[in-house]
Amino acid sequence: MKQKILEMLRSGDDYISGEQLSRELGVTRSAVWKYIRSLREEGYVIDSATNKGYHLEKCPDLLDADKLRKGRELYVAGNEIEVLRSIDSTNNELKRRAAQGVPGGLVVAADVQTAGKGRFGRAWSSSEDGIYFSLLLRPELPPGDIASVTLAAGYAVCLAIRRFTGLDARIKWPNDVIVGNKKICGILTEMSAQSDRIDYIIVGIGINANQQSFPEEISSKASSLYILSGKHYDKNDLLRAVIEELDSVMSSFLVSLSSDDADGFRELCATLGRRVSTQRGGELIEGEASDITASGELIVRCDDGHEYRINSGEVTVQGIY
Ligand code: BT5
Repeated sequence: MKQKILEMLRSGDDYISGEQLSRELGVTRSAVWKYIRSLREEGYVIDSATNKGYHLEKCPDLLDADKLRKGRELYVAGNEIEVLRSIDSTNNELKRRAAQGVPGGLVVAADVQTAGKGRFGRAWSSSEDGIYFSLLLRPELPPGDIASVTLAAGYAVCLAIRRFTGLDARIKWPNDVIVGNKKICGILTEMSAQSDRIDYIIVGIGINANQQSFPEEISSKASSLYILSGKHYDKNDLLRAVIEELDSVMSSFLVSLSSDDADGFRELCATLGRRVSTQRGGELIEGEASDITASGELIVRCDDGHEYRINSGEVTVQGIY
């Protein structure tokens, strides 16, 4: 019924009276009022004027599971898609679902996260202008083989953003996507595994889509597609593009785990060729990021020629936040 009311409100430029809505939809005027109130709670701005009726002023930019499900068939990512208005963290929600035994391929997306999280217990700013979702994977692989799943996800996000917006999105090893020197996306991968097999992997992705500004503490490093391009993007179309890229990248990545994949990651990795520094066991390692291995490690070549393989943690890249 709410959809029908919306259709009628959208169909004309002028106000529609409560009486006309109630007559054409066959419900009472107080029922119409309740549906209007519920639409307002979802973020629709509907003006009501005495003797004139209702007028739709503004639609919310909300995720819509039906729109997200439309498109080509998906196999590894997005064969099930669920949308929530608000949740603590889509990663936490998928963990709860995984514990109930849901199969791999499920994507859970939310308009808002109340406790969005980054790595090492950090917070992820999750206002309703961004996109937040997590993908559940259950590959039949030993745990060591999937070290670069975060890079694969970052690569898919870059491909989708490049295709969808034309912006020069690149991976900042290992879990950021940047445009220029600003972070527009962060990825948090969490895994549950036995010694010989993976129980599940959750890949959580936050994309700064239409934010016009950020909280002060991150405003020097964060940006959004809107700030960078001046364009407002349809969150459903953008997320669908990202899920489709994730589906094709993950389909080949989980099967081949080959160096061909690393070639793609290398090509779009902003870290390579730059001066970087990182801590390892209390030791400062400084040098040039020279390569990414097939299993996703970053190779840092120090000035004395010594090479280190870095597989996780914080890497500071000169010139990028
Ligand atoms: C990340 O951590 O970049 C991983 C972020 C993953 C977020 C997604 S959203 C869907 C899913 N559900 C979750 O709860 N999480 C995932 P890290 O590398 O630790 O970076 C975190 C740091 O980035 C923070 O300490 C801030 O400095 C900065 N930051 C926070 N919010 C940001 C934002 N919206 N855009 C850019 N930078 C941000």
